[in-house]
Amino acid sequence: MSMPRRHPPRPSGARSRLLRIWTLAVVLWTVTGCALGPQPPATPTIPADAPIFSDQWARPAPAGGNSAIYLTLHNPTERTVRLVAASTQVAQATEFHETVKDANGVMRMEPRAQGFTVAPGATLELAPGGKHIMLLNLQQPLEVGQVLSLTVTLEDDRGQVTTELSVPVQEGPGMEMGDMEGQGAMEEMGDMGEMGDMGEMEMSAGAMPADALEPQLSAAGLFRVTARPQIDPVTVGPIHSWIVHVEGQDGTPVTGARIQVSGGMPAHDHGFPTVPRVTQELGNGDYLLEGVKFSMAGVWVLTLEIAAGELQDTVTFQFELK
Ligand SMILES: [Cu+2]
Repeated sequence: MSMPRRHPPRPSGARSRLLRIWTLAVVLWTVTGCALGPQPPATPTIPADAPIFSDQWARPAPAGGNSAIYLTLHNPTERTVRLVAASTQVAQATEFHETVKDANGVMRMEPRAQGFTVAPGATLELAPGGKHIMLLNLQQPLEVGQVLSLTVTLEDDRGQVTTELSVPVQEGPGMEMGDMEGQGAMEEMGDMGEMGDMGEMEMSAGAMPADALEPQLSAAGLFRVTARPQIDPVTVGPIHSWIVHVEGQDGTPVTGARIQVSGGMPAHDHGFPTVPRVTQELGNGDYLLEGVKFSMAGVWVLTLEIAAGELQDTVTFQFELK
């Protein structure tokens, strides 16, 4: 970024996170002013129609994990504005993502490499379960109460402007009901509400007995699936294997199945820190799932897309490492 950076006044307190960015017009005006001779004023007035960032916040997460930044961006100008870049020193990489639900009802994140567009007069919401700024491979833990610095670049048809946002780390407004499906999800929601306490907890404390997972019927009822982690208890940290057992409706072991694995933490908009895969069929309807790792305590989902012969169905395990 060769543009000079503008540093608007920092927000004065945690509650006054409203931050205005100078419009591109002012930047261009400043540059033009220089070219014409007269010195621009040291602190030009912020125009009334400048794009406005507000309510920015980041999820807490341990070092090595992922997090996400959410915010609101209002565009009162008469031009389309794009949020085209974001970066912070606390993460190895920063990406624009959007969480979407696919045809099977499975939540997944898709990259939005072009950034996000805000129409004239419109307001862009980056929020849990939707668009977000993903922080990958955190270089330090993000703890409630910290404030991190995010460099953001806006662009319209006249050019770009870059500024710094102060982003507090907090538990956030909580998940929306629509973010998760199923009755189990509703029960987990009650627990999520207690997450305000998590700032006090060791993030690495999460654990679950290996036999905590009930056998699940797949979405269309074609398969009955048992998932058994090969460490007990299951804890945050180690990469480990699971054995997945697949039966048909009549209890017959399903052999020769192809199983695709996905999942992550729906409330935190991130997937597994590893890429778990079914690597081996063990016989008798058993399959070896390798490379499972949990990067933090909380609610996780593991989704298996199972194809066997003509049959295809999806099963989701949801569980909490407390
Ligand atoms: Cu993401």
